[in-house]
Amino acid sequence: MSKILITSALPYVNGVPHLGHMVGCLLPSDVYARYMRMMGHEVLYICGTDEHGTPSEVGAAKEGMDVADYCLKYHNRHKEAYKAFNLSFDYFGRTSSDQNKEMTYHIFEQLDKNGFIEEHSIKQIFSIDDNRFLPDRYVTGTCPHCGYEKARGDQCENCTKVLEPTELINPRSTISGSTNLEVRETKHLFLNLPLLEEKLAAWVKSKEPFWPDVAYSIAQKWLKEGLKPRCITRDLKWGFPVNKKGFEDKVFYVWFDAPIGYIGITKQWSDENPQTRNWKDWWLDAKDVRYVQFMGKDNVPFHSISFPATLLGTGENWTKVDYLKGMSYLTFEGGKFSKSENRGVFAEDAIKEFPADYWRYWLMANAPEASDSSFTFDLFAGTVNKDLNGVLGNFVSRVMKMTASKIGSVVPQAGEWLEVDKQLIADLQEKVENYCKYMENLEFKKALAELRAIWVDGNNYISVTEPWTVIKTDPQRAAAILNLCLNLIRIYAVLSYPIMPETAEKMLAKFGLDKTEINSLKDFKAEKEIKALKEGQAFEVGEALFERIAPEKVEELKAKYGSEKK
Ligand code: B3M
Ligand code: ZN
Repeated sequence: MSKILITSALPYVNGVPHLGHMVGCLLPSDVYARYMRMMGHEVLYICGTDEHGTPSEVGAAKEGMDVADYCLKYHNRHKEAYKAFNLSFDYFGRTSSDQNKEMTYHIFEQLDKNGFIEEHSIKQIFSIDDNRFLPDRYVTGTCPHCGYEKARGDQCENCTKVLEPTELINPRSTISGSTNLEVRETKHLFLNLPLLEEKLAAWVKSKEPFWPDVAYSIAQKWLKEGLKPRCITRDLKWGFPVNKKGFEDKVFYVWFDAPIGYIGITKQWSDENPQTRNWKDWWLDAKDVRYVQFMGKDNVPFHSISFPATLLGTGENWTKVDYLKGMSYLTFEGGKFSKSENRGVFAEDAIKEFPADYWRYWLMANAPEASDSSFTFDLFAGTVNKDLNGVLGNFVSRVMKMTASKIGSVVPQAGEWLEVDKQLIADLQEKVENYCKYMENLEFKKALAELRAIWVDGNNYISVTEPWTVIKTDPQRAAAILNLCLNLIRIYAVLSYPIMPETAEKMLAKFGLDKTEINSLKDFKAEKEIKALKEGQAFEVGEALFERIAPEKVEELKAKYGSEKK
């Protein structure tokens, strides 16, 4: 058994999560956490809302709310949505917590003491009517390169050129539209990344054998280009006020305190029950902790460069990432998810349409791992109807109904294994080993393909062995076949648990069994597991596991969730 610390990138609190967010780090981390717990590891799975920064201020102003109240409101909405998706966080906290403030101050003081913090003056756009400095992307104007009229101050969406806000023609405030802007000089604090570069490069190099290629090469690219000092303060009101003389009217940059949030949130968790929990066991001078992070691919530089550099600069022994899983993107019916244009399925609505497991299965089976993947309602309905209803659901109901009607609602007697049975068991052993290997390696699409193949084997087995015919001439053999099939159902429940926890529990409940069965995946021996159900043990056919999605429903969903580009 080892200790595994798992974090999912902290979703921005403003706005509500959609399916892209769900599969971009939240769901894969949950599947992994559930699987690792099943394998007997001590898991700590941490997430929370990322609450600071301009978007929260702007969002609150739009709703006429105080920023703190606004953040709490949306924090709760995130929390509810994730609960409905059965994400099994050990703690879902907030980057605005007192605990995170304490951590951020401590880490900053260490960096300052060790000489990694420096002051620089920078020029920034000040909006007189908004009475605030505008972050680069809150300045809109005409692109000097391509003439696009809605270019953002950090980058032109049209020609993708990186911009300085001062380059824009006819600049205006994105917040109010005001053109009453001026350039003002302000003093800020920078993390001196060049000074940390050598240490950081050596640390990154030591990760080469362990990190996935994509993450490693992103980190190398940044190092090759040479690191620049990074501004860690902002002229905002919402955030942690900087704990340094002369900078008290500024706050820390959201990307400075957000990753520290993983630690701060762990402290929230441990403060809840200090007798039994200690955040330091996971983070500071912690022994035997394997730290696995999940995030969208665009977040990889922050997690492989700036956050580790921040921790290295403290001179203290913080736990740093051992493996990072950077996910690609999910598109929606060929375009982007957009709340303002009412396009895409948001987690809160998804759950009103179908049970969480339908979404969890589809999203993980189509996880954007090596490349982007695209969600369409046709694909979604196809998978639910074929894989879930047609393969798994059909097997379960067929086996149970047949046994109940031909023999009775109890697990019938097992028999001698024939060649076909031995083959089924050998295949099961091999495929379960593959499934586990893929889960360990965080190759989720492959793990799910293997899981599906295991279900398909069950269907093939029952078609080939034809217990409904055999029973007429050899009832004992028919009983033995159905005994094997019922045992398969129990095994399928165990294997499905990380992905579809509710369905798995429903399947187990049909035999009066509970969740503790899932521990049997560890050191899985097919020959033993296929005999796990007691002969004579009663079962209940109960209701079907899944429902087909009709074509009319698909059309209704397309219209409702804006599949047509408006
Ligand atoms: N909130 C960005 C994002 O959700 C950011 C992640 C923070 S992880 C410390 O894509
Ligand atoms: Zn442009």
